[in-house]
Amino acid sequence: MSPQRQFGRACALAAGLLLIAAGLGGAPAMADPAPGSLGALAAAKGKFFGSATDNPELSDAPYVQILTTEFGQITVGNTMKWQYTEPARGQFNYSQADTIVNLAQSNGQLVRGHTLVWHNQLPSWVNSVPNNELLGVMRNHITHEATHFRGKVIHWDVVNEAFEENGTRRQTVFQQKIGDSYIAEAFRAARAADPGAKLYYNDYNIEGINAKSDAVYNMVRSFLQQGIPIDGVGMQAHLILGQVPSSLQQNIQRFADLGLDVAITELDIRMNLPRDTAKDMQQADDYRRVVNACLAVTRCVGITVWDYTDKYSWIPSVFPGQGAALPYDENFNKKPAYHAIANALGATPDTTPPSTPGTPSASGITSSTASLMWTASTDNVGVAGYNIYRRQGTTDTLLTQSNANSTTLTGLTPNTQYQIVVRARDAANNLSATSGAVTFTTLPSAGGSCRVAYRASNWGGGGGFTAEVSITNTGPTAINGWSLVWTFGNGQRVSYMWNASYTQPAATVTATNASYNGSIGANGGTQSFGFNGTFSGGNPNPTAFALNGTNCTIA
Ligand code: 9MR
Repeated sequence: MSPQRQFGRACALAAGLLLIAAGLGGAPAMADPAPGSLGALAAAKGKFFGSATDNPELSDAPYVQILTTEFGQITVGNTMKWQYTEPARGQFNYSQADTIVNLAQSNGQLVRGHTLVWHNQLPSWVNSVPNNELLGVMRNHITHEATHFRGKVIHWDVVNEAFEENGTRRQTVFQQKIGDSYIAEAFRAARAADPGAKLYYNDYNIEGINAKSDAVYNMVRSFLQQGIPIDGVGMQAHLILGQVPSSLQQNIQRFADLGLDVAITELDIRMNLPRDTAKDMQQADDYRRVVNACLAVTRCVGITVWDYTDKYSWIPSVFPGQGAALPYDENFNKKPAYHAIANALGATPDTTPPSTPGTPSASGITSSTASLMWTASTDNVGVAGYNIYRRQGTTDTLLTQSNANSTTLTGLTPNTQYQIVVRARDAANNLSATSGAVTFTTLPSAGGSCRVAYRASNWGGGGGFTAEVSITNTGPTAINGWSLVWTFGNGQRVSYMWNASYTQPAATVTATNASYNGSIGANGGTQSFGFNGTFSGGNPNPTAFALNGTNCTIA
């Protein structure tokens, strides 16, 4: 064994002893994440903050850099599961899981073992084991795997997801062939193989008080009464935006009051895509609630996110149209959720705004577009982007946002004077002071080879509307592929569009043809599309439309 591995082993053992002494079952005694990281902040509160990971991701160097410095704990996301560790009866393989465990140990990170007995990711041979042999097969699997990782994992999710939503037992092969007792037998086998690991029952939708968490509660209480070895309950916490259960803290507390530890084991908070600022803020608040609930209960020993970046989240493949569930985006930028977690864990909030951006310069002015550039801002943490506003009198209206210190404005009205100012923002949403203003005037309309008819009707209840838009090509040349740009004057938002796709970063909307209606014949050809939108107050029609950068007349 290399000195490095010996050291890691000694750390894990020492951690185990300290944990037993402290009765916390998961405090990161030897974990050494970077100062100020989520792992370090949590450790200062006597908890761990960790991430799941998976083998394919380990070839992504920027990913590994954050994984190994930001988190005090790692969960092996897949490769400790039965499918990987005993793919054929009696043939064991830990090579992939070992890779992750070694990485964690060499970075001083704790490891949660996940999972010994689960109906999913179970190799098919297990289903055909004769009834009277399955208990032996299950015990053998647990014994072999828990022995292999003895001293290297702080926790085992011994049994995963054994209950239905209504609190009845899930009819897995183990339940059907062994009966109710299989869970207790699994815990006994795990304790015998690794007496130092804390043994957890792990499940989803048991974060709040409900029929399923009641069933788990009754089971673990009876285990304690009967002396069946169990140390903790893992609440997976695959949550939905805005739906953190209000009883979360109370529920954690009731398990703690039984004398059990609780871990939040697979936290993510998914939203309907695309992300926007309001959803990000809600998500930050949701993450804050989860962290605060765990902090409020001494026996809540730590929190693990189910991977840390949207790049590697399981959500979009299982819930189409949903995602953005994790504290880092797919480019490893920290999202508001990250800062909410850090602040809840006691980080000093960033209240320093970026420096004031330079006055923009305008170039490439047409009848409907203009390119802007300005000197970049600096920030103590990092500039997250810029807000670009139109100034009219004393009012600055947000036109668009840009990640870089330049942007191209589209959908401008011909022959119109614009005053533009810029503010920088950081990830904590601190806004800089406002830059100086640039003033320019768009060119007169090219004369127009298009005509737009825009018909909006508001719904009875108010707040929502449907719009039908038709574009006529009044010029002598057929159009192949089009984008129509307009700017809403009163904060209206498109919520759903048909016969075109759209982007709407701020007030300006760009609608682009669908695959089947990109051609508009010369001399009067027409295409149309429609959308539903929302408004508050009034719903004035846009006053200008630009087709492929050229202003149209309005019918
Ligand atoms: O993240 C895991 C994903 O890569 C697998 O395809 C999936 C297979 O079921 O399992 C995912 O992890 C699950 C975890 O093991 C148990 N709780 C639910 C997790 C998300 O499905």
